Amino acid sequence: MADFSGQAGMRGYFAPSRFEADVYDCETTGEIPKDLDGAFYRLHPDWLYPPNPPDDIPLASDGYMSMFRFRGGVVDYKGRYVRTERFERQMSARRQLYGYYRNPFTDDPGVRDPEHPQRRTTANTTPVAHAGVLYATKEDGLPHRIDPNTLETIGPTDFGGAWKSQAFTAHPKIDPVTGEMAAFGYEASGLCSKDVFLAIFDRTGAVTREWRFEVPYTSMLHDMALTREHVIIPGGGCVTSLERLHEGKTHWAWDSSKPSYYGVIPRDGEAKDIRWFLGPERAVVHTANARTEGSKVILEAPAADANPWPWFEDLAGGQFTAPRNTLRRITFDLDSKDDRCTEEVLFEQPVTSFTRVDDRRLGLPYRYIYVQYFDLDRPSRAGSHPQLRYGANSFGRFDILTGELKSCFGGETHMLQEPSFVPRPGSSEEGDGWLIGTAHNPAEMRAELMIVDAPTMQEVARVILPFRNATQVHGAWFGAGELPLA
Ligand code: V55
Ligand code: FE
Repeated sequence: MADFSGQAGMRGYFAPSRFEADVYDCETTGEIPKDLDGAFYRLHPDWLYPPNPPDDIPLASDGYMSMFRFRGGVVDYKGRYVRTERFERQMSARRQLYGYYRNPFTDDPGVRDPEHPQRRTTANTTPVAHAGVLYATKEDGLPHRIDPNTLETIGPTDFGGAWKSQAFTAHPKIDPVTGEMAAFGYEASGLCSKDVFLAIFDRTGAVTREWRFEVPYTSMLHDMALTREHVIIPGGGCVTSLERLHEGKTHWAWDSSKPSYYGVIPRDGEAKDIRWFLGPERAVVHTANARTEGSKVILEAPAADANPWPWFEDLAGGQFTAPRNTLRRITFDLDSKDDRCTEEVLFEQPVTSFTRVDDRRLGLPYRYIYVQYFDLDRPSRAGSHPQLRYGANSFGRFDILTGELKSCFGGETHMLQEPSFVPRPGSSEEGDGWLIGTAHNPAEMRAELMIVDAPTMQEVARVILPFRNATQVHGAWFGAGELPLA
């Protein structure tokens, strides 16, 4: 039985969807570009059963994949839950069986298995495609293979035994020059362990290099960055311990006394060649892009000055307030003797932690960073909605060469989600293509998908769903050449 009446936050637009859907030939406005041939996949958390304990956090909820399939100027929609082991077991039991976020000790005795925390993943974070295979990922478990046409869950994979970690990041990176994929898993050998497993897959999906190493202290390692010569893994701020989990708490707390850290790993080196650079209290949850220039490794990323997680208790106490979060350039000098990195604020405009680039420039010199942010000069009724206050009303394109911000406003009652960059077929110039991203419209109780011409940042079309849709974590566009699309 599903009883959500105790969940004050899950009302109206934010009630879980709990249905699967197909919409043939979606309603659209404007002109859907005819040469768009591919699919925009999204992963969103959507509780099948209410959380238990009731204050468990949204990051823990069931994964749901949706897809907007574009071809010839029309769009079809499909949405399906990811059939994880956890999802199937709850469905059979008709109730919530799993406890706090990443704390298996709080699970129902019938499913409790702290030695194999990957069995409780919800695969709710990022759609990933490599070597023609689509995955639903989450950093606490193995990737789940998904049929790119039916969204049927095929199941978790350890890549035929080649993946030597319990978990796999939700943010692997693909080298646009070689087609290789770099990915890591942390807490790789068990709950709270300091072990990280890092591997590079060739363009066919075979593991060609692997590393095993320890982080300075166990922390959330959410994203990574890739240059032609280095892998960068940022971490820090979040802390955990087996004692904490035995006490029945959620996985992370925030410790403002801890330094941020960044592992810089030479792609052609060994684990002993890793350099750990330290910085002040920071949260670098996502990265924008990075490059290696001689003896300098340069990372551009949104960075928060303090705890960005409203759900994770601050060990220093006090009420949560959203910290400043801006785009920064963080530089690692490989010639330096000390292990400090330097940081410069690139743009003062506060942004959300979601940034994207034209992935054809990943790891290379580049110019544009795409963001979602709240433009305070635009009329916005969404901002006064308590659950939309930290949302965004605009997509933006920062030009890191000129400092210019070009923006596209999503509407007075809309809350925008992470934009993805879609290259124009046949083009190679950076930024030639579209931005595509969802806009939630609580005023009409429906989700909309915006398609924006990236060079001009002018909206060209919208896809309108006849229902609301959960707040996504990440979205990704894969062209018809990247996945076997029907
Ligand atoms: C993030 C999201 C997660 C998670 C850890 O956006 C970090 C960051 C949706 O799940 O488990
Ligand atoms: Fe993420």
